[in-house]
Amino acid sequence: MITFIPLTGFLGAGKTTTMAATALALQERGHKVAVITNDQGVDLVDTKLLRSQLDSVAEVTGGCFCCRFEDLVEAVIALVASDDVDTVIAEAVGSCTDLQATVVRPLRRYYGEKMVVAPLTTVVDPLRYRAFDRAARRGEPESDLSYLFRQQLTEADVLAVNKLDTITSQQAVELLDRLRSDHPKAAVVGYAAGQGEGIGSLLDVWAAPPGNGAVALDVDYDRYAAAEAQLAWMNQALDLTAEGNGFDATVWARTVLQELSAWAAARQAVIGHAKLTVELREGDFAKLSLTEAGAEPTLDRSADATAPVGKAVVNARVACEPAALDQAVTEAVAAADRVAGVASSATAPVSFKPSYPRPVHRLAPLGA
Ligand SMILES: Nc1nc2c(ncn2[C@@H]2O[C@H](COP(=O)(O)OP(=O)(O)OP(=O)(O)O)[C@@H](O)[C@H]2O)c(=O)[nH]1
Ligand SMILES: [Mg+2]
Repeated sequence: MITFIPLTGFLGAGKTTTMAATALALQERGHKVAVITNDQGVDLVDTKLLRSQLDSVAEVTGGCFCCRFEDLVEAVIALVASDDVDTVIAEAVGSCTDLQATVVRPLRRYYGEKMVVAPLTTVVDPLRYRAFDRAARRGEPESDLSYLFRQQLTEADVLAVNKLDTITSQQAVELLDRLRSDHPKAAVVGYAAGQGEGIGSLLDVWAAPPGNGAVALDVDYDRYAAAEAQLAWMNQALDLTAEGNGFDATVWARTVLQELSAWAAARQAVIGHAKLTVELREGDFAKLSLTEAGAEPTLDRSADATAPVGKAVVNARVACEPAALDQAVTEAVAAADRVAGVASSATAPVSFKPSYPRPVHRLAPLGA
């Protein structure tokens, strides 16, 4: 019997960081753990990052777990067969919801003899919560993205409030209390995956008896689709060549994200998550992220040295038209090339909008 731990939560909330931190903690407790990433496209920054930290990493690409349910099951079966794992943690696409009906309940119903499905865990970024909450308190009509965010909270068995280091302890207490009162059926835990703090509390709620998937979410698929359709989605690979002897991967990457941050701030476009890796040689890569327009990018991993050539992967999810994102990334890359002394070449512009979600299964709670 394996344990399957489903993670969801808005773009950039810290699902991948949570997967890595909890997988390592579970391994220390003697488990054999694999992780699965998921995306609408291919060329995934998350997969690259996780492969540098963990042995067993698989991905489901080209659509979310609910629309690629059989691919998810195949990935789990393959990991168990090849790596003999007892625990699989899987991160859904950050713009996905209705996972109780489309992933958790189908896994329990059709594969319940092979796996225990842990409580559905929604990872929450306090600053993103505050941004959506502020708009609601101002009495603004709820945006489709805010609706999607609210569905992700509502369907959670566990609300995993990450990045507690980004708010004061008083704010943390207030946020956790509010979530407990708004979502009385969910277990609410706070932690900071990036700092490795409070991970034990998450492992404890996962070890508790699983929920019964009883949260019956009445998702308006047209609104859910409209929220996803607000996002331009880009995964792009680039070849980088230094104009001199070598270039600094971090300087190049930081400039790309700084330019995107300023561009999004100027047009008030919501950044879900823009992230990139620049690999200089096997295993030596920088990784940076941006989850808020106007903010400074965060350096999650730096490359060891400069190099004459490198390969970059850019993943950006921004609320704008695909053509606008293509142009913004092209201009950001051109600026980074100038600053870092690089000549870059990329495949043709690639942004798209996620298509209408059409889950393979959609099961009501037992007894509903
Ligand atoms: N300050 C702080 N940053 C964190 C923490 N956890 C994650 N982050 C950062 O938040 C950013 C996004 O984290 P990810 O783990 O990639 O988020 P995600 O939910 O997997 O993002 P998507 O897969 O794109 O939806 C990265 O820069 C992380 O380093 C934390 O506990 N504290
Ligand atoms: Mg991720």
